[in-house]
Amino acid sequence: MTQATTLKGEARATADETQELTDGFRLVIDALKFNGLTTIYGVPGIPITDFGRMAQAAGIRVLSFRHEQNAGYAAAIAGFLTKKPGICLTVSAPGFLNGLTALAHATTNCFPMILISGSSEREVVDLQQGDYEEMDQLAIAKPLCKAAFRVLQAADIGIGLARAIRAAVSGRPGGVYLDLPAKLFGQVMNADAGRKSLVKVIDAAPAQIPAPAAIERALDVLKSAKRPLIILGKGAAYAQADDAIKTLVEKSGVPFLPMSMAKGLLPDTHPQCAGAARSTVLKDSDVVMMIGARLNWLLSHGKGKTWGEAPKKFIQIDIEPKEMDSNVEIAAPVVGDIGSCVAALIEGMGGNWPLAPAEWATAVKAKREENVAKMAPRLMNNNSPMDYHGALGVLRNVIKERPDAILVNEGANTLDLARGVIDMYKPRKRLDVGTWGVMGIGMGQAIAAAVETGKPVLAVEGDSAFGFCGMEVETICRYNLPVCVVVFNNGGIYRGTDVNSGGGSDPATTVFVKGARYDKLIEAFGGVGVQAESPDELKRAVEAAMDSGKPTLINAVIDPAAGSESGRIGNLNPQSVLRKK
Ligand SMILES: Cc1ncc(C[n+]2csc(CCOP(=O)(O)OP(=O)(O)O)c2C)c(N)n1
Ligand SMILES: [Mg+2]
Repeated sequence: MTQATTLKGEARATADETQELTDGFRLVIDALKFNGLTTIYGVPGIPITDFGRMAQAAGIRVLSFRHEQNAGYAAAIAGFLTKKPGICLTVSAPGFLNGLTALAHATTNCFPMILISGSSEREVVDLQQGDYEEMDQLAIAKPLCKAAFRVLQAADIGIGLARAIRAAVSGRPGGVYLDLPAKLFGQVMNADAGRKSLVKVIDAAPAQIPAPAAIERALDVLKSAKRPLIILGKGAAYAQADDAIKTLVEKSGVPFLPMSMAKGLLPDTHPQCAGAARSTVLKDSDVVMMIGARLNWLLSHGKGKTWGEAPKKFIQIDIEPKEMDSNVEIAAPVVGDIGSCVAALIEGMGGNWPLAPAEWATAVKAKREENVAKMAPRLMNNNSPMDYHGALGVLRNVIKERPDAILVNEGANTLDLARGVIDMYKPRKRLDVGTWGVMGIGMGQAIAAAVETGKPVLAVEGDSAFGFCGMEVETICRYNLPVCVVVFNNGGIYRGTDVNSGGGSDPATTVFVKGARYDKLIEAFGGVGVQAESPDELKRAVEAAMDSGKPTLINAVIDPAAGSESGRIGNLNPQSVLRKK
């Protein structure tokens, strides 16, 4: 036996050994794919750069953003649209922190999302020895999400991801944090043992069947109503129980009020839709059935002036028992998943359920028609510069003609007025600021909506709102996504007319550069930029964009004096009694 032969033998043994090994990088990728999670939204850097490359090579779609917050909002809304956790991937400390707002937003809005973040070395971080991007990320994430996990050993990657997935989607969905220290990625283990360590999450969001007594109680309360109302929340949209919800609404004959992201669950043009008679139905109803909607600030906590004088009984359908009695007494709590609860209600109604009293249904319809007729002429004006109604009248028709398109919407006036004006026709087609009214969700949502659904996206953005996420137009161009962004440019936050009452040369706190050309921004990246000064120009530009699918940004010039402070929620501003007017 010569020395050379021995060496060759050794080399072969090493190669065999390598083939039998796997590592943290591969195990995370394998675990994601094993559970059908094939899209990642993130920003690369130490320690996850190679992970992103390898994930892409392994067939996962990895979308790189310009800022983690936008990647996080994309992941959050991907969760809402798909009922699978959206994955956001960030680097340690600063990248992680940039992703946290979106994680908290996902939790607040009940969107399933997993923020996977690389982190620095435990041994150094825990002794506070000044590691590269040192931060105790797990501790910081905990209060902002449903669950937070850290994986220290490659053999635990499978179970770690399984726990994260189940926590994100089961029960009331929400954000989950998964901490992966840098060292984990390089850890090696036997490939076969690695394969066996993967866990497929079976029945990740098990049905939660409501108690028969709860269903009976709810139907008794509903039957007793003279002026019933159904409120559909975004939980109802998330549930994807669209047919059952339609059946319940139509079989009961009860007017329904969709919350913002539940618009389109049934078309806004449905004869029972009370969207345009909101204040009337909230005031005058006597029994209110909430389906996946919460009695938070958006519904004035279920009490006070908005809800009128007459006593009210609430029926609430929610998967989270703690939601019941959050603000007022719930006469008939129905706890379970929305699909199961609505199906049980329909079954309990039997074959000859009486329709809601005709007098009430007719009164609601009349009020709604009156309000729609009042608004109609305002939507047809061709003023230049545009006011909100003239511009929104155009966009309303764009969506009417393209009901499959997804509408993303943020801003103050731009949000509140668009919500009222633009009718939706299909479920989960309207995405917006959600429970917090957070600015900056627009581009992340637009990107995820295009990626997850393949449908064209129309993003209607206040100029301030757009500023929080505008750099992602490069991302939209880079991935050539069918997104048309319309910036409602009124030169400021709420309005562009404020003056600095101190008299100095600084502009007022709510105004931006006059005559800004947001359309130029997208041209820098090869997209289509258009300046639109009248509803006619806006119509032509939006239609061209929606039909071509080319990344487009339209600078819609809005009268700086057209808006009102904080849109529809100006009443929430605290007032100073001392402030000079
Ligand atoms: C993250 C975040 N920061 C700040 C705010 C406060 N805020 C509410 S609406 C708004 C911008 C409204 O202006 P714009 O988007 O231009 O809409 P407009 O009313 O002018 O149409 C701001 C900054 C917020 N909601 N979220
Ligand atoms: Mg503005």
